[in-house]
Amino acid sequence: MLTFQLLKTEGHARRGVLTLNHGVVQTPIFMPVGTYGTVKGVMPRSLHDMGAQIILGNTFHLWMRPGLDVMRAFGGLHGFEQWHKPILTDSGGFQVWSLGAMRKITEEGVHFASPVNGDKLFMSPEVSMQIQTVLNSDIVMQLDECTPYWQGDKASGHVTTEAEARASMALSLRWARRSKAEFERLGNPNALFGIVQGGMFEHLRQESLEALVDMDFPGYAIGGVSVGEPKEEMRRIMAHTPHRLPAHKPRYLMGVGTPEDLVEGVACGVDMFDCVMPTRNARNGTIFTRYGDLKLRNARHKADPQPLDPTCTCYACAGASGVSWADGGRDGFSRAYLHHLDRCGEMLGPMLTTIHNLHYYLNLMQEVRDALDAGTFAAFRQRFAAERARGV
Ligand code: PRF
Ligand code: ZN
Repeated sequence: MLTFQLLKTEGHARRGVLTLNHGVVQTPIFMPVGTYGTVKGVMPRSLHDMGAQIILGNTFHLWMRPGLDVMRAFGGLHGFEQWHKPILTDSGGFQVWSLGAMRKITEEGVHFASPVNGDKLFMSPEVSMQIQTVLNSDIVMQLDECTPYWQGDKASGHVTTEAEARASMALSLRWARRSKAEFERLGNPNALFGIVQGGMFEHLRQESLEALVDMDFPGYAIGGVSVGEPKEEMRRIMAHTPHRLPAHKPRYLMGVGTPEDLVEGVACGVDMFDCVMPTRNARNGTIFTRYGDLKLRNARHKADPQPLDPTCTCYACAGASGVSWADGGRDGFSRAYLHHLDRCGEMLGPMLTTIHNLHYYLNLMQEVRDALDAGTFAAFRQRFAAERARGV
């Protein structure tokens, strides 16, 4: 089950409400990534407190560990990980693709060796749908082949050609049809999204989206961006594809991106985003703030009493009071303390920085929704870019 209600538009940007089996999602939205059934280092209660509405899980990883028997015994992923709001699962296409030399892609599906114990495994559109049905995720993704920007690696110097991108896109379309047939055969009560591919070729993107629209999915994703291409190429595809998808259905840009990419994505007509960037960068000491990115490992933070972002109301910056430094609050954690935790390898360090970075992304999308509600998104977009460019 899925319904999508469009509340307001400004240019290509949209404000909407997505209703799924486990709850309601206000769009545009950022979805924190919880690959192994956990958003690394964050308790579900904290996710809830920071306003997370929907999180990701991963078909491939959960299939490897703990496996389907355990997932089935818990009635799916929600009860297992104790997150009772909506979940979207990626199909495994991208993750299997990331195995590189360890896999072989055929018409039938992907043959690969388990990275956990070396067992020979096979992932097909049917297998992906069977696993995602057991997981009972609210949004299920078709199995696709994510067309890379570089064939082999960057060192090969071989940028994917039109013919290679066309063959890959066509395979993803055949897998889309098989995914849909199996999803329906299984009687899965959730919603299946198709994924537009086509590499960096606008005419292939157009062919892909038209064929997927004919198949009539309840929502559409844009895959195959942020796969090693230069930023201008990514922005060109972002400007091309989203607004050409059906207006009354949700649009999801997979694996993107920086705060700037999210705001530009909304301007291009995207409703949903996911990315490991806020969580992964938090663990590496890269902090997102209103005035740009902060490198916590820099020695200049050794004795700095300020919070990560003086305007932020997250638990790391504003403590339990939730009152930001800028508004007179004084019970958050200092940059000096977080710098110290990082240097000592203390667990609390990445826990707090992850809370902050996720709060930053979720709050950014709240500000985007507020601006769309008020009809002031164009002004917001300009102010956001200027503030971020100012520097911490
Ligand atoms: N396909 C799938 N998952 C993805 C991608 C894709 O193309 C991307 C590309 N940025 C991220 N995650 N199935
Ligand atoms: Zn914060």
